[in-house]
Amino acid sequence: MSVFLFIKGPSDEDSSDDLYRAGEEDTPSMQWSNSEGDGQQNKCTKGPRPTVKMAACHVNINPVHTKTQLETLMEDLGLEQLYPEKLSLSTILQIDQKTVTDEPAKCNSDLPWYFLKKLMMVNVTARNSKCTSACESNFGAASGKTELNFDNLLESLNLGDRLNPLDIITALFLCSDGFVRQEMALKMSMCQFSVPLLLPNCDTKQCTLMLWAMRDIVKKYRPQSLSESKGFIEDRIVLSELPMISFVRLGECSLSKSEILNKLLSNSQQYHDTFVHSNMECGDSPRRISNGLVEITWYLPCGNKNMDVFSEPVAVANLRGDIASFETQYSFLCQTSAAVFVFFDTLDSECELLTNQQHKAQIFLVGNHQMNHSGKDALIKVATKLGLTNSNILLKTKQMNDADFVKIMEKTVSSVVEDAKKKMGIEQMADIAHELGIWVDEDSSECQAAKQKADAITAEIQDILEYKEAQLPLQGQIWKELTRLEKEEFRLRNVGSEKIEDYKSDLQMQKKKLRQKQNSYDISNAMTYFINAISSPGTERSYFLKWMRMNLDNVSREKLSDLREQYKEKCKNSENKEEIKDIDRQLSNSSLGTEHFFREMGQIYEASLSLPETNLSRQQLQHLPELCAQLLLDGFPLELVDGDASNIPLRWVSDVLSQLNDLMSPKSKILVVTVLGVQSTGKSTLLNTMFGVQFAVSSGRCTRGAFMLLIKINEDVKKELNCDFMVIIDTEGLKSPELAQLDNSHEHDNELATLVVGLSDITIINIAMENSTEMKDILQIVVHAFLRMKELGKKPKCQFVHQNVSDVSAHEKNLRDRKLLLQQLNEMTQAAAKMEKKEENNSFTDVMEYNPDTGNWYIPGLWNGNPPMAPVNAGYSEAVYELKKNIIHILGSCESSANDILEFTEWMKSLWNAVKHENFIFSFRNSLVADAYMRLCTEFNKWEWEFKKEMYTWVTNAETRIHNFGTVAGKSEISDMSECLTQLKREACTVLSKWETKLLENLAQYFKQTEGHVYLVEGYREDFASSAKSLRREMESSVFNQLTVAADIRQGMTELDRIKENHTKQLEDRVCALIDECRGKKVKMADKELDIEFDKMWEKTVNELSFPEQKTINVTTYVSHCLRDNLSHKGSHACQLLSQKELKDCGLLPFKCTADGRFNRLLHKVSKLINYEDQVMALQKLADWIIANCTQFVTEKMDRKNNYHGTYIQEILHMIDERLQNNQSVKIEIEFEVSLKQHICGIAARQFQKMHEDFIHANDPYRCLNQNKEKFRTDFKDVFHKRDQCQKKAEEFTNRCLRPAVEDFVNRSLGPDIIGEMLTKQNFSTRMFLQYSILLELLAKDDFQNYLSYVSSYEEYVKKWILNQIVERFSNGSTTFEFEEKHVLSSIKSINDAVNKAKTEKCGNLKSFIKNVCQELGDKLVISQDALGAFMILNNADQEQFAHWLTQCVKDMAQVLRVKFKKTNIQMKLIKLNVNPQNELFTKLIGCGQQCPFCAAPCEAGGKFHTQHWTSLHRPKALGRYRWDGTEKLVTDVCSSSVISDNRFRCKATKGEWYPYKNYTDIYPNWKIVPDVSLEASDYWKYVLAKFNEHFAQAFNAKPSDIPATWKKITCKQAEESIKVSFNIK
Ligand SMILES: Nc1nc2c(ncn2[C@@H]2O[C@H](COP(=O)(O)OP(=O)(O)O)[C@@H](O)[C@H]2O)c(=O)[nH]1
Ligand SMILES: [Mg+2]
Ligand SMILES: [Zn+2]
Ligand SMILES: [Zn+2]
Repeated sequence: MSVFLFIKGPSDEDSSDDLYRAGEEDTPSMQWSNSEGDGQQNKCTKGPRPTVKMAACHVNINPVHTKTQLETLMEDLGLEQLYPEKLSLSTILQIDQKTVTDEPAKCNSDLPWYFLKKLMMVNVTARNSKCTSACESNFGAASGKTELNFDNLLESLNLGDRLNPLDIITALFLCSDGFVRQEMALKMSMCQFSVPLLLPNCDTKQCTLMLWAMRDIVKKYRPQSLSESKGFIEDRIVLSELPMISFVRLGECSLSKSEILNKLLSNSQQYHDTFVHSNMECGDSPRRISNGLVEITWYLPCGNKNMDVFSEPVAVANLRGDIASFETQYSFLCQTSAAVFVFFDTLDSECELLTNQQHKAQIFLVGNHQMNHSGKDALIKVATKLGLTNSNILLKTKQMNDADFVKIMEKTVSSVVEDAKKKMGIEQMADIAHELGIWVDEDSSECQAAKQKADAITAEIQDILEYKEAQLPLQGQIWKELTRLEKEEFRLRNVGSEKIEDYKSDLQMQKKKLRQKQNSYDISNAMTYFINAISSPGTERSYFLKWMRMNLDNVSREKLSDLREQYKEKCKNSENKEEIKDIDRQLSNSSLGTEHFFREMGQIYEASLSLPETNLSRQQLQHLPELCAQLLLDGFPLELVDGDASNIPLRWVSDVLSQLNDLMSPKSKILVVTVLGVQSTGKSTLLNTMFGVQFAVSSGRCTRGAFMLLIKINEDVKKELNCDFMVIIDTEGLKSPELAQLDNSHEHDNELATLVVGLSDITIINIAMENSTEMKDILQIVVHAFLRMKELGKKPKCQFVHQNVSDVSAHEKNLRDRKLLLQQLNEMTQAAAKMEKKEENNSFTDVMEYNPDTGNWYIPGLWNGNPPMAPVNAGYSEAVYELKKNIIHILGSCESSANDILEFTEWMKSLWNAVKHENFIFSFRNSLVADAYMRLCTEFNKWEWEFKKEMYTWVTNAETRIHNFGTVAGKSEISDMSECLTQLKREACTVLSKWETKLLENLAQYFKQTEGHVYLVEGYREDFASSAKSLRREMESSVFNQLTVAADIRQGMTELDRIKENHTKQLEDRVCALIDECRGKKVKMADKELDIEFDKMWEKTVNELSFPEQKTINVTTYVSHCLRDNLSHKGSHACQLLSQKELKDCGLLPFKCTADGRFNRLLHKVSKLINYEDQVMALQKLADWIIANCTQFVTEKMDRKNNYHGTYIQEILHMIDERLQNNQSVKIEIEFEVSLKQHICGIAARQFQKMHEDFIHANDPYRCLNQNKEKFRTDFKDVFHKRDQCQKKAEEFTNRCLRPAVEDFVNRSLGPDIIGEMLTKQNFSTRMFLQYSILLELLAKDDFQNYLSYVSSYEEYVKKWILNQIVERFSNGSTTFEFEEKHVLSSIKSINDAVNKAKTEKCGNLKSFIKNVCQELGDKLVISQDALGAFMILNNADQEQFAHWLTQCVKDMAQVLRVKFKKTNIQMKLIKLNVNPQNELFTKLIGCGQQCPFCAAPCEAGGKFHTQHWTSLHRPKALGRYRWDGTEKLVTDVCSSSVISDNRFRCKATKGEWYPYKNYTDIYPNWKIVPDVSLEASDYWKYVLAKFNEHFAQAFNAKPSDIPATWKKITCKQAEESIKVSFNIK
């Protein structure tokens, strides 16, 4: 009877080979049944569990379906949904709740995830997972101190439902797809865990060779033979032909095979659990599905005799379970191994299993000492049958301990390894597997198809360099040359004496040629295959890329290790510089990875974009970005920066990203994590450990650049993190010693660092070598990048990671180091600040938020021991995990919102464009910043307008009160006007302060938002705050001014009013007397006679009344006094000049700047670029403009038909001063200033004089009285005839008093309404938009005269334009009518309210009734005192009746007004408005009024008080009348290019000296002239100039400019597009 009888089928086997060791026999062996399994399961209640239990209960009574062993286990683990092979990488890599919390596994279904999470972070403790609830909680209860309960104690020690780690691993492998398996195998091998070689399936009894799963494992080792040379072998382990030693068990065995193996493989200092064994946590739990599993591991020497267990590499396989049950596996091992060690306790001499094999392998029998006699016999029999010698039999005797036994094993294995003839790679085992009916995981059709495709490509590769030149030609020299041109276009380093624009144009042509050259290549075979292959469906594509990656690695590995050797050799002698450089180049040339194929794809795509849109091949390539986007979503990296060329194919990358955006759900947010640090310091390893990803780790190639990949954020943490994806960017090649020799390496490093820091939300700075110079260089670069970001308003966070620091006290001990680091960082910040001319940054913490205590991480070394046999250090993994949690935490607590993909793209573009310039900060332009700025401006403009509107209303009311002051309508208790004024001013201050505070609060609130990237414009906050303050100041002075003027004028009228009132009174008395007299005559008088009597009376009375003569003041005298005052501080010369001419003689002739004026003398000297005539012309322009402004002011005042007020001339002088000061184009001589002021004041004085006289005339009491004569007459007659006056008086009151008042009210209110309405139009939202709209219109009109007037009289043009906009907007009348109607209705309501209120007062007297009404209206309407006075006489109307009629009349009045409003066109209306919309809009939009000192493009900065002026669009200087000195040709240079060139300029501000454009900020510190980042921004003006070259020349009296060739090709559409881009209009 053999042992076999006892062996049950694998499905219900109850023993594990490690179980039956001495002393452990009583471990409960278990019969697995469903009910038991499920019963235990209940501890973790999750969703459907109870139902399962119910079903299980039924099983006992009425079995319906018996679950298989595998099914139950999968259910226990909660994996049933994922079986088979449904687990994909994207699932295990996503970031979810489990990623960030440290919850221990609570139930069995947590275990697989727990294992995976740890494994992905290469944590060697991954296999030690068990759930806590099962044992520990029970244990805790049992250890209760109160009682002793033995049953309880035993119960709690029942570890029955714990799962064997091997079962979990097997289950996971069964559930995983090929890619997860690969990942798991890779990470397991890094942990020095054994990896599955043959994966069993206990249901189907089918096992699978894990060839694919192991494909990714690459091992490095140094066999004996290389220990001298210090060389090493680096190989893909499945391809390495190594001897394999297998260990199997026959029957039961009391030796723990796995533990012995572990001891065998561990070196003397350090024991490591390569294989799971029974003395491990849960290792003794019975295996439910993992019997039949064959695991493999490798022993690889490090080349040190004293340390190496075996001096040659060897593979070690271990079969779980009894070979009797797993014959297939056993056969496989026998055929693939060099030796098989069979462990047994008892042998059956008939055992055919051992003898039957067609052994190719040596057999070793390993037995235990407890062997009885028959056992020994059997052993001898078998040994003889097998032809074994003594050395093939190992017995552990009683005297031997484990160590002794392991030594013997070691010797035996060593000797096998040393003369092993049979060496086999795992790849070769596939054939044997097939023969034995074992599946190979690579058998799937997708994998095979992909392999063929990949092989087809890589088989062609002979010489890498040649291959690249032939198959990937677009990215080589051409792309490098393109890059050079692109950068030169920005940097203009070699412009020399050439004209800039010609030079640029030439560069563009060269670029075009290179693109043509790229297009001239047919797509190579390799690329056709490649594109084809990645177009295949999902899984196959993933297989393909993996195959490609591995194949290419294999190809370049050989070549490179050779070169590396040479390199090391040459480096020993520093004199070999040239040779080293050469090797460097070869290294770079010899590297070939999938990224090169993608790079080529990018180039093919970019080149195709230069073909016409209709081109067939262009269309055929349109889908490439989408393909790549899909790959990104699948977790493949995308190359952002091509490190070889140090450039980003911007179109390609941004198109890929935009496709990605389309593929994601809309508005998906991303957070970006980046790593920076010296080459080969474990950055990629860190990221891979942290996120489970697969960035190339010291791939043996020397790559550089930046790669990004996406990690999905699971729903459960999306809210917390506020993002949907995490983008991880790995950088390569920074400060790489190999690359340092190549040109511009430092520059390239800087560029790369700036880009990635700029893109990231968190930057990890990896430091592995304290204080080394490389480290310092990196820090310098990084600090620089951070400084730049700070200046842009972007605040990435950073964490310093110090690698290879393992002491527990590291954090404490390194306090000093951290201080030192900070000190260094500070120094570097200062240096960087100096370079960027931002010296205000003194310390690192100025640049960014950094706390030395929380911003530093110490990570122990990666390997625990000596590679290659060292597992990853658990400390490493744990420390990285802490860092990961911290990073996720920091990202979650970001107060600003994350970017979406498109915003990310935008950042990338603008960062890179700025990087291409030499002066980064200065060249940075970003549409997100522009957007944020635009939004801030729009918002601020809104607040500003609210404020102003409120103030307009307030002033209108205040003026009304002043106008009504002291009249019947006056309400105020104060009788003194000045007191009233003071009170009003006080009120004004309160309102103003309230609004100022509100504005500032709004601003503060605005910056508190987390959305909309407001932090980007934080730098402008102060500007807006001071704009708000200055707005208040301005409003205050304007309000005070208006109040004073109104009060003064009103005051001036009181005397007149008194006289008029007196006269009216007298006349009324006379008329009454006359009526009495006439009535007394008792004769019926005809109207004619009444007329005669009236006339007589009138004449007589008027003659008797005294009319004191109204004195007019002499405005001219007053004005000249003011002028003298104004100029008094300008010195005696000014006064002298002033007295040379009398004011009354000034301003009679047009103002003319002449060449002979003293103030032009200086100009002769400064006439290099700036033509002298132009100077005169500029001066003339300035004068004309100021004159126009002032005359407009005068005209507006005249239109009001009010009295003159002294402030008017003050305002004019102020206007002149302001404009003269703001002027930058010409120097102002005192002669010019005096004569200009005299000219303007002369005109103003005359006009104001007339205005004053007109006013006096209009208010002359005599005249006014006579005006009312006819009214007196009719009233006289009416009263005489006792006619009922009610209706008539009501009409009269309405028409003479109310209607004008209402009209006036409407006129006062309509202005703000119109402005408000206009401001809702986008054109008026910001200055940028205004510019854009105007330029767009110009383009559409396509008329030279328009361009000319825009360029030469900008403000005038804008004013006209605004007027046109208003007229256009309101010409159909309906909107204005709405506004008017609103005010009319509100007035009527006020009137009716007043009437009703007055009615209740019941004073009986109509006069007091009217008084009451007027008083009630006094806050709103200004009722003419003249009209009211005339109306009030001779009233016999009944109050009730009157009121009745009045209501009626008011209704009619509304109708009349409506008709009138309808009839008046908008132009007419505008003239009458108190608040002039045109002016208001103009001042709003013209802002600070500054223009570019070089090209006169208007400043667009928001608010009025900004510290820096800038404009989005500069123009060729020709448009500013610049011409070349000798040739008279107009200059094509654009200032935005000049400022980066080495050219020089001179002008008034440089005192005629030459000055480099680059340093223009010394001269114009307030101007920020940003280089043309897109290179197309000025297309608009280039187009215009190219088109109207001749015209402009003629107009400017110059020769046409030489238009660069490329300018002529700009189309109207491109011009339009360019302003869209410039002004950031979407
Ligand atoms: N001894 C040691 N080696 C490490 C450590 N981290 C990474 N390595 C190894 O250093 C090599 C370069 O790592 P890699 O991540 O590619 O560096 P990168 O160039 O900075 O991305 C790899 O072979 C890593 O296994 C570490 O902490 N200690
Ligand atoms: Mg790397
Ligand atoms: Zn300019
Ligand atoms: Zn400005």
